[in-house]
Amino acid sequence: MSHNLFAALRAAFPAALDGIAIETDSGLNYSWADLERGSAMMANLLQSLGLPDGARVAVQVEKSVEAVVLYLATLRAGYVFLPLNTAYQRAEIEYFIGNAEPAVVVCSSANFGWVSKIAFNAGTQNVFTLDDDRTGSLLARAAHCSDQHAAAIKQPDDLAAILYTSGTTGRSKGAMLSHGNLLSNARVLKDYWGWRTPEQGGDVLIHALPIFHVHGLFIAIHGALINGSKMIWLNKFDPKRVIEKLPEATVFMGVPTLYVRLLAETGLSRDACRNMRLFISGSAPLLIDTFHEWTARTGHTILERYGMSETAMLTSNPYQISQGGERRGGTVGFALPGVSLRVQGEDGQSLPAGDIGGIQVKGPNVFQGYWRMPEKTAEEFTDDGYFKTGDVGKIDGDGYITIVGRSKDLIISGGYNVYPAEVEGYINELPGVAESALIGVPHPDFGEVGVAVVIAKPGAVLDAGGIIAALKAQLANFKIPKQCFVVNELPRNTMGKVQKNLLRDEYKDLFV
Ligand code: MLC
Ligand code: AMP
Repeated sequence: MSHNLFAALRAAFPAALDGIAIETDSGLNYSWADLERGSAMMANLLQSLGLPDGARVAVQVEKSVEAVVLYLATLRAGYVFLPLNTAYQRAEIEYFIGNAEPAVVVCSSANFGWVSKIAFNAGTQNVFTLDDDRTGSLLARAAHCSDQHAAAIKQPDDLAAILYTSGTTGRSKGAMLSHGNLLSNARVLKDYWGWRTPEQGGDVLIHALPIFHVHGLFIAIHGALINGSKMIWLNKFDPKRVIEKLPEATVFMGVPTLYVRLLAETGLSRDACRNMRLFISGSAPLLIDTFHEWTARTGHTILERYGMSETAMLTSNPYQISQGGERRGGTVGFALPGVSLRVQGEDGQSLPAGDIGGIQVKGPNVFQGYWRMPEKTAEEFTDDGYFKTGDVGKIDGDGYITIVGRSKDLIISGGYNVYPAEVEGYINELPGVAESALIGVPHPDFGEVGVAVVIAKPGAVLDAGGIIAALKAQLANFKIPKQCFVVNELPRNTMGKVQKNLLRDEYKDLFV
């Protein structure tokens, strides 16, 4: 029996394949048949390249339906999808391609010059282009391929995707997710969030998130496809457009910044949300004020859930009271069915209700390890097979889980992860810099943003603006500190370690 994720999604397509599967903002409609045929053609193209088993297909392209079709085709043909944020710059892409050694790289035609050079240097033989206006060599080549394709036979542990997630020290790690990991999560969420099949009246999802991370790529797309639901597709999040489309939709998923920006629009009202069934938030903490304001303005209670690249979704607030209670703001709800979650103290003992400790998880959704990093993988699992999330939290007497912080030094800005160690590494390389610390401070729009505190080498004169400009040339835009301060010294403890908590306290009011 095959466990191919594509095959499972395909099996849930409505019987009438000529119905609309994806409606784009530019007025183009894609039918279920388009997804079926398009993914077959691209899968045949990939297969015609004679790729080895487990070959990686690395993709850095703007959001488009064709990019989704490429994702589906990669699953269908049995290869491993590796999505890359379009904000990543040359050095970042060089690392990912060098580390993952993809057999195929797909990039935008504007970036073909430098991306193909990196790819060919890393031994990749096939570089295609794909643009968000339905052009590029990938589509031109696929147009010659058959639109019939039998999905590759896959076992639950066979890899479906690799998602790079930055390391607390050093470089990014590729989280290896299997067909079984992703399919089990999609099935659990279909039930838990009460998705309605077309026979039950159907759901319509507004898809406004980027498609190179767990939230937009897996949770949103799998959710719609495994339920045969239509998606209203926005290539970029635009709060006004979302509000215009709300009356045609029933489900919306966003990171907290999206909710903050929607609340800033006067058009957000109960009437606009009259047909909505569910608003879901995740990827970063949703402020309790946002949670309450949303209910007051729309009459809907946001359902907050928690997950990560290594595990897809782990916990969720209940969709219905019968699942254990109401949706509680400030909490991430309960462990999902099949996920076992515990909170452990420093001594490795499980903690009683209300005590704060490290969150550890086990379940069919938990990844297969970090790509080519067996030691790092072993470090992140306990002896009894639980994955250490690096998040710190507690479980209250009613079973609701609250995340109170992170043991990993991580900033989550607008739903994107920024690892201070990585940014500090780049700052420390700049001429005249002796040392730096990147801290996260509260921000009204992005929730949290990075601020750099830098010390100059003796005799050197540093310019904060120059540091930011230099970083912009090297790093993805969301990793750029929103402000930089040049100071004489950094606060340290008796061990000489920089006390970031003191810096966070000093700069906490910068933006609020
Ligand atoms: C853009 N900028 C950001 C930023 N996004 N800075 C910090 N954090 C971010 N997230 C920069 C821009 O480069 C620009 O800099 C300035 O901030 C203002 O940009 P903007 O025009 O306001 O940004 P915009 O393009 O509108 O993007 C904002 C956003 C986007 C919120 C729509 O960041 C976004 O789509 N976030 C969602 C991320 C996501 O999907 N995460 C899921 C991860 S999965 P300058 O200098 O150029 O002016 C995961 C697991 C799970 O975490 O549980 O789901
Ligand atoms: P990523 O590595 O991009 O997958 O990010 C995963 C991290 O996002 C988790 O380890 C959490 O720290 C954080 N996260 C995801 N959802 C939530 C949430 N609802 N509340 C707080 N943090 C969250």
